Amino acid sequence: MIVTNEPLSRKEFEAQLRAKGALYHIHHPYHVAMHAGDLTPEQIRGWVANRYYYQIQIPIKDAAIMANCPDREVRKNWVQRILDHDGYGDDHGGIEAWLRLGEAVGLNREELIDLRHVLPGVRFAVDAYVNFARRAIWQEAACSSLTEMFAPEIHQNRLETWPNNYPWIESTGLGYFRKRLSEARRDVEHGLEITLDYFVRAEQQQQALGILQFKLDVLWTMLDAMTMAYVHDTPPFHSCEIDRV
Ligand code: AHQ
Repeated sequence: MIVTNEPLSRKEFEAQLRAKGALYHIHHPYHVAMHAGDLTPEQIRGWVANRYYYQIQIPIKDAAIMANCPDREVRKNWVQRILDHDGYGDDHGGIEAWLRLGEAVGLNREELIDLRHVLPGVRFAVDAYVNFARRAIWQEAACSSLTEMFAPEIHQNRLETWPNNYPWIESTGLGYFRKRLSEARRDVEHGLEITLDYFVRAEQQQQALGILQFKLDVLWTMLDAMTMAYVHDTPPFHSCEIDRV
């Protein structure tokens, strides 16, 4: 690969960021099976219980970015991400909506909240993301959230396919996916502007592409751990409840 010192144009840089969508976890076999209606109730419950850990860490991650960011304008926008998850006023927030998704798939709130089903591989991937956001400069951490460029499609996919494929799941549980359709689009607008404005030299643009790849790997690895546990039936025999989700 010839690495020139010439930076990519803003348009070409954005195109290369978006091209990383080819490696998004919508293409992971676990999600492909989910969207085809091939997952068992246990595999759906395992996914919801493990993704709960990712959801509760997002506001922690965003607060770490805020703590590293001296720019009031940026913080004024970024804080909305924390409110979207933790809730604000009479909006119960995304974490509460995820707990309702849990109940809709047959899990109870307690077993989600006490994280008994969270697999070591999921915990390590999510913690790697949060720790990256803590120590990276805030623009690098903002760039890592850009996997959400590809998220509206995956949420739309669930809204369209779950009612027919998983009629046993109460439709009230799908509220989270609906909520993220608009929130993700708004987050991406802001995160992309920060990224395109900050990563301007050729080596910086390559660094940004590497940061996005790291986050794609976080999402992919979470599903790898779930595949071992719920598809190949080989959950880790420690730190996890043996009984089925
Ligand atoms: O529900 C998701 C969410 O709140 C976020 C925040 C954002 C970030 O800051 O990294 N990423 C993200 C994502 C959510 N849902 C995932 C899914 O597949 O349901 C997708 C994920 C992302 O693309 O990063």
